[in-house]
Amino acid sequence: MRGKLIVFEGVEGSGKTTQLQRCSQWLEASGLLLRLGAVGTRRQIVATREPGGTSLGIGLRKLLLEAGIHSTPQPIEDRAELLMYAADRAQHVEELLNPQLELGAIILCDRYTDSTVAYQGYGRGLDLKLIEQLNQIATGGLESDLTLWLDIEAEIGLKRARQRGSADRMEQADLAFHQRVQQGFAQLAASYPQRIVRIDASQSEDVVHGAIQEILSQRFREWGLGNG
Ligand code: T5A
Repeated sequence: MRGKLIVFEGVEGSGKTTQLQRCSQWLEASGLLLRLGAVGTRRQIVATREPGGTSLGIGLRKLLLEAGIHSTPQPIEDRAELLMYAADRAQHVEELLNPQLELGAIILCDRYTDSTVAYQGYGRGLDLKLIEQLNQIATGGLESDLTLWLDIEAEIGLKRARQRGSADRMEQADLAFHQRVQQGFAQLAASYPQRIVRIDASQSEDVVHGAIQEILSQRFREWGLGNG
């Protein structure tokens, strides 16, 4: 059976990376997916992210997140930024996501198409229809099977992210930008209730992890995967 693409989304500092890692460890250890794949084997858990899930993507990520912080004087124009995220995604889908899904993997992906709608659409104000078309081109139509939206106020998320040290190029944008991004995620969740599940990310790491375990166990049962 083809694999599943599970995406973690949310504003900066919402806890995606933390929860994705915990989720990966839990799935590896839990035995939930033991009955998957060929007899006697288990499905591969693949953790990846956008931007930066491929070699090309690592280069694009560096340009996108570091530009302007250190020595690069030239700002990245909004449409150029949009196309760089799309290029990262097109490479990611072709090189990693589709081949791994063909092999039956469970992919945990830190950000995907909804980030482009939220950041470049709602945040930067670029045309939503254009972004939808571009997402379609970049993905060849590959949608997530489930998107976990870690919902937290932009201000709290930014505070968490900035406590770690220097802010990257996107984190340096003003609060109003990040609040528009947050509204974008809320709008997407309202538009796609089947695909996007909201999780209250203002709670402790353990509580958020427990909520994710519950949602995934139920989805795996619905998909006929695992014995959880
Ligand atoms: N982008 C991306 C676009 O603009 N368009 C696109 O199409 C795509 C794909 C990616 C940037 O690119 C933008 C969005 C981003 O700006 P990134 O480094 O991947 O850059 O940025 P983020 O995904 O935002 O990564 P962050 O690390 O900032 O946020 P996370 O992953 O949500 O948060 P995490 O887990 O690293 O946690 C942040 C801090 O909070 C603590 C953690 O310990 C950590 O210190 N924390 C908690 N504290 C209290 N309670 C909890 N429940 C906590 N959970 C985590």
